[in-house]
Amino acid sequence: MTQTPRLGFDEALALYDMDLIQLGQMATKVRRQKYGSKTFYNINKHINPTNVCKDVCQFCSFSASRKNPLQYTMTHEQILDDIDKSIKNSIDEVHMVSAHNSDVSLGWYMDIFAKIKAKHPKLHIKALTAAEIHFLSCQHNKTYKQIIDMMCDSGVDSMPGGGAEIFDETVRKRVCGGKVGSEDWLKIHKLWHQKGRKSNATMLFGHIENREHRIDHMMRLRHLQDSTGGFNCFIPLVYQTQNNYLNIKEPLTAVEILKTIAISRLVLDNFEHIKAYWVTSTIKLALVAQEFGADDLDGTIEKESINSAAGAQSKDGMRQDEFVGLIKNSGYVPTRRDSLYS
Ligand code: V47
Repeated sequence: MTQTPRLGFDEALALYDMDLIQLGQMATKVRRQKYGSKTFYNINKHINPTNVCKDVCQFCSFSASRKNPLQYTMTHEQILDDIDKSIKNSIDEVHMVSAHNSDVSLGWYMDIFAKIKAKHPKLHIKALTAAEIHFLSCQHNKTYKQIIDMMCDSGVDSMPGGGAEIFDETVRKRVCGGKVGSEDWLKIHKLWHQKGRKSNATMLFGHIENREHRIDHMMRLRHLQDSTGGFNCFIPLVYQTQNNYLNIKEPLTAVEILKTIAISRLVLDNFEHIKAYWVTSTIKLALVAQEFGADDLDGTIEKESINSAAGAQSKDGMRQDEFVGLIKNSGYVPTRRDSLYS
């Protein structure tokens, strides 16, 4: 059997010039070969325990700053109560991501994972982005490896894909200079994968980056995945424009979003899953993205603070029956998955 040759940088970039429908058909072919009409989703809960942040990323509307003066830091009891309430909705996963809070100890971060695991041993804990690991390492004078070992000992099962933003160093400096650098983001995921653990990868697009930067981002992820195989899925996050310091007048068109999702399916030939994260794309476009290579729509979420602070309609998550009904009505087979797609 002849194998399709791998897309190079220029070929990948040229895909943006293709007709939208033809591009969608190419991506759909890959997606259908892998999963037929199955679309994956999970029953999950997002918790963002603190918005106090030492960094000021220009795209962020969540962290407490001049744009969002209302600081909060949840107690462990509040976090555990929140999770207890969600257990009745049969959540399989808790996705925990915070701002970079210098006022709390490393123990505050690690102990809560251990407490959740002790109380709910079967609940999958997806927590701490590479940006948080970098922050904790600098703040508490530990190596990345030491933080990662502590995470494993405390019950963290997998790492979310946040904090990747866009890898190009010039753009990165402008939108989030100060937080983890691109090489370190990749290094942290590599260390995590070397522990035999899985993680996800995101890309924030639709701000000041261009198409070249997006392809470069995908290429760097593909390169790491070739050596570790530790990424579960790629999640292109559509930039939300409200309440932050980037003054983006023209948000991306639906065509550009769908093309980017389709191209990611074609470029990331070593990634099993492409997630159309309904929170940032809107649920309607996420459903359409199923025809552009996406095979996963994330989950019910319950409560989401990072993207909803920037204008996304995700504050209260989505009911499972509604989510499943929407996937069915779009002609796909809703397939509930666990966090590792096993
Ligand atoms: O890292 C911040 C992004 C991310 C904005 O791993 C913004 O399964 C859009 O990483 N517009 C957090 N995005 C969310 C995230 C994620 C979500 C779902 C699933 C997974 C996974 C990971 O949100 C941040 C940042 O890149 N973000 N501000 C904004 N204005």
